[in-house]
Amino acid sequence: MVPAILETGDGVTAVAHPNIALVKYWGKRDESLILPATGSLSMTLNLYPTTTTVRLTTRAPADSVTMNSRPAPRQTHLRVERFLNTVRAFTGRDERAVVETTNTVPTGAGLASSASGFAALATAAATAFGLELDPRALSRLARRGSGSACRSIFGGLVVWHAGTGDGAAGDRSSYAEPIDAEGLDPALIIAVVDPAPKAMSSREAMRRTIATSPFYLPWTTVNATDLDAMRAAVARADLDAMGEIAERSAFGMHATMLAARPPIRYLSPLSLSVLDRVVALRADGITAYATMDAGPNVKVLCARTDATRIAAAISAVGQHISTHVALPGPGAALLPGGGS
Ligand code: 2P0
Repeated sequence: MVPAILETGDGVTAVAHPNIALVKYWGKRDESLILPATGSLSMTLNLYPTTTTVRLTTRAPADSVTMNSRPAPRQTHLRVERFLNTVRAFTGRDERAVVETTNTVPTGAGLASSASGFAALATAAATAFGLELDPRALSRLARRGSGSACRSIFGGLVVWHAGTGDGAAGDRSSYAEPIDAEGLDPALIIAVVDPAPKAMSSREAMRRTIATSPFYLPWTTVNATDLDAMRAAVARADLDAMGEIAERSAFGMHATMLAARPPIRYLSPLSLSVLDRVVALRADGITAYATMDAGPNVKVLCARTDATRIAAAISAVGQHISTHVALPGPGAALLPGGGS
């Protein structure tokens, strides 16, 4: 009997980690190319890797996608298929792909698994389809799957240049690159306050914010100066300045959403309690600054040496809060033995 799917070779496996933005990306200037309205800056984490294997097949009529050994939800399947169509268009090849991905992000941790997911997929798929890309080009490819994924191609602190285009007239200006973090020893405490899945996807929330929030345009201007200020703070290894900028970038982003019509509110009462605790820690002279993404969970930037005691102080805010200490993690990489 002929198997329904016959793969070519063993497939290619890549691993990537999520990242948390310290200067936020919120909104696109071009939806199809995923060109952001603003630049952003993030830290790749050493926690929660996504491992993805891509096998090519000429026998299957369609791509197949499994996540943690189960068929991917329809929306995820469609996004992966769209991304693979982009790769096929680049290469002129038409094999279908069997994609198997394993996420280790705890359910509802509020960590953009699309960042680690599409960084790992881009890395594995590029090799499987024979695309030879340098890391910058790979970040541009990952961006086509999910904006924030371009930052997870690199480890440590990473800037994503907003750029002006991709492809047309050789414009390749929207890409990520790592930045020097000498003298810094940062940690991010991930405070999980609510394991429920978020009510609205980032993509949808960005759309509504751009379309309806009177605060959105001013925020894009502020974001540009925040990014410059953040890069200067990183260059002089000034963790307090970095924290101040990260906090205002996150609060500003949430303010644009709160002013959307109807409003988008991701933060919960418990998120606010954690934010209060961060303010109290600072009043005690401890360097701790909060950032929040498209969900209720809070991340706290601090010095690595303070991370354990700050995590304990945040866990003590409520019995349902769990904390995880993340340090700067590595960029996306192929696992040895990968190659179709
Ligand atoms: C960020 N977020 O900079 C911001 C802050 C969430 C809040 O990037 O539509 O999954 O795939 O480009 O990258 C999450 O949005 O959105 C995100 P798409 P993505 O990390």
